[in-house]
Amino acid sequence: MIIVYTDTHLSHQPQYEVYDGRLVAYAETSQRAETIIAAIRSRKVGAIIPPRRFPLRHLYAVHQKQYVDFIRLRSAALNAGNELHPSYFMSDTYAPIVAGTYDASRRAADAALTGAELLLRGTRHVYSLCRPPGHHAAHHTMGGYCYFNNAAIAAEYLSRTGRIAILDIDFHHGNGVQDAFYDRSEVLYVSLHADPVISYPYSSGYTIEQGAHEGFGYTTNYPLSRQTNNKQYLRVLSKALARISDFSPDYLVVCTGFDTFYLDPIGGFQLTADVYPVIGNRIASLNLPTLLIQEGGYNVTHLGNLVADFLSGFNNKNG
Ligand code: OKP
Ligand code: ZN
Repeated sequence: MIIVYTDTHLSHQPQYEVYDGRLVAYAETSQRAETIIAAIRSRKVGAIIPPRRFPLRHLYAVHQKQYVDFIRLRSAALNAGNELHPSYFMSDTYAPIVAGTYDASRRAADAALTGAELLLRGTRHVYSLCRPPGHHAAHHTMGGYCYFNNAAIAAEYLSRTGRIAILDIDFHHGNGVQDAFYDRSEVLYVSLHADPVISYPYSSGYTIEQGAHEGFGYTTNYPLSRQTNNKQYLRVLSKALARISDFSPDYLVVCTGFDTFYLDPIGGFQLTADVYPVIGNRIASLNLPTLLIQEGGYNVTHLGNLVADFLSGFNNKNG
């Protein structure tokens, strides 16, 4: 497995998110990525390489140009330590802009694209340690700590060469990824997430959302109770993997979130640490060229080990 990572994300340091009108500490911290890369290094999961730089047209294939420009110009106008909570291009109040937001988000998209390019050149497994995450970012809206939709940008790029399945195992529904491919039949989106009746993003992730027009049947949502335990989760994961296998994709992109862990401060099913290598192993058993894209996971005490466990389980697909 190849790991794609850059520390450019360190320049993206929001202090606050607005939660029901109040400023609360920002949960999507840079310590998240630092603890993950430290665990990957110490457990020798694979070689770590920096992302290559890709042209903006890959971002424009998923996002409105005016939206991309807005993030770039507003980031550039801010002084260090200042934080903008914009009134425009937002789906919620969880994605403020700071001076480093554009650079960090652009490099996160580059990390995803670098992973996609490696798959096209024959690498079987890549993990792109993207920060900020991406699966809530839509055509012209940021939200849920996301600015550019790393997974959608990579999937869009790969879809020029073949059929793509996207599996989203973050605790939250990936509304931005779903939207990007909702009316397309050659990109399948399958997501396991907390029931939106009780969890962010509330507005999407329902079973009834199955795609539109020629994309009907190519979006599958599995909303789950917060009480979901390891065994129940693995049972639903098998159904999701069967759907993907039926689709017979050329490439698999995984929105990899670890906020499903029972001690996660903002998410949390009843999943324990020992299930993550099993999840990795089961996904690897699809035997597809796979791009793993980092999304959420907010328990910084456990996050590094959860990711390293998952990637080790993935590497060890026959064991
Ligand atoms: C992003 B990802 C708690 C409310 C925060 C926003 C959740 C964004 C999740 N302060 N709600 O999918 O991990
Ligand atoms: Zn999440």
